[in-house]
Amino acid sequence: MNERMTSLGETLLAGDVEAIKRLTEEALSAGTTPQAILEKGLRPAMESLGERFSRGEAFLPELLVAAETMKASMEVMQPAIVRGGVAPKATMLLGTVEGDIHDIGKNLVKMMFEGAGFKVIDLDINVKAARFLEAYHKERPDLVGLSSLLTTTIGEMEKVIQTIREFDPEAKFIVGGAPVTQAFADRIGANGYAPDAGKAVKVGNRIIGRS
Ligand code: B1M
Repeated sequence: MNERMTSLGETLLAGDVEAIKRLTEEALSAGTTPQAILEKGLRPAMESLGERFSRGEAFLPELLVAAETMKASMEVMQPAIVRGGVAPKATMLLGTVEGDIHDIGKNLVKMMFEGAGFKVIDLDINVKAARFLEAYHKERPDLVGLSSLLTTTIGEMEKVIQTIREFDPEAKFIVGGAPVTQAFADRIGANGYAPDAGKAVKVGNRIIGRS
């Protein structure tokens, strides 16, 4: 079991899509649950890569390749997940705020959270506050993630937070993007800020009280 988990992790980091599909199928056939594959195989590998990325020891292409490889494994597990093998532990609503079409960082954040077992509802780019509110109302997520890369659009984050908190004063937010800082996040009332996708999952887990 441990050996299988180690090779799943190593294959994720190697970015070998065909091998990860095969290993995932083998693990499922051997009775390993999708939960175990995610939590013991894929998630630790993705987290270690995220930490190396945060320290400047791993780079964007490696993160993207690992994320694609993880997606391939998750696609293989999808039928088992749908049958109830993995209940997502938390739901996150995510989007790039209105006026901003940058989505590479946001997509990385999404993949890191999915790797950590979150169900992520991605509203995509250029998302109006009203659209965030509509989706919040429908999905009742545990966490809302806002991304912005432009100094001209980070103000939109505060608008989204205020709009949703009028509906639910307890709503929880994580914000990020190159021009965002901890001081800015504190000023607009976000519950947390992460400088990169690697740290975002830790901050998100802390915000919602998950270890
Ligand atoms: Co744009 N762009 N861009 N751009 N672009 C920047 C951001 C810019 C800094 C370039 C520059 O001038 N040096 C500048 C912003 C200046 C400013 O506001 N201070 C800029 C500009 C000005 C513009 C346009 C206005 C250019 C124009 O048209 N005149 C225009 C804006 C369009 C719009 O949004 N309305 C524009 C357009 C574009 C492209 C479409 C060409 C393209 C985006 C393609 C895409 O995203 N699909 C693009 C790109 C690629 C960039 C740069 C070069 C790279 C951004 C990127 O993807 N980085 C960027 C310069 C730069 O950053 N060096 C630039 C890689 C990515 C992994 O990092 O997105 O920072 P990043 O995400 C990180 C963290 O920030 C964090 O984690 C991620 C991973 O570690 N993070 C979060 C992000 N979101 C998070 C959310 C979280 C937590 C962490 O919680 C929810």
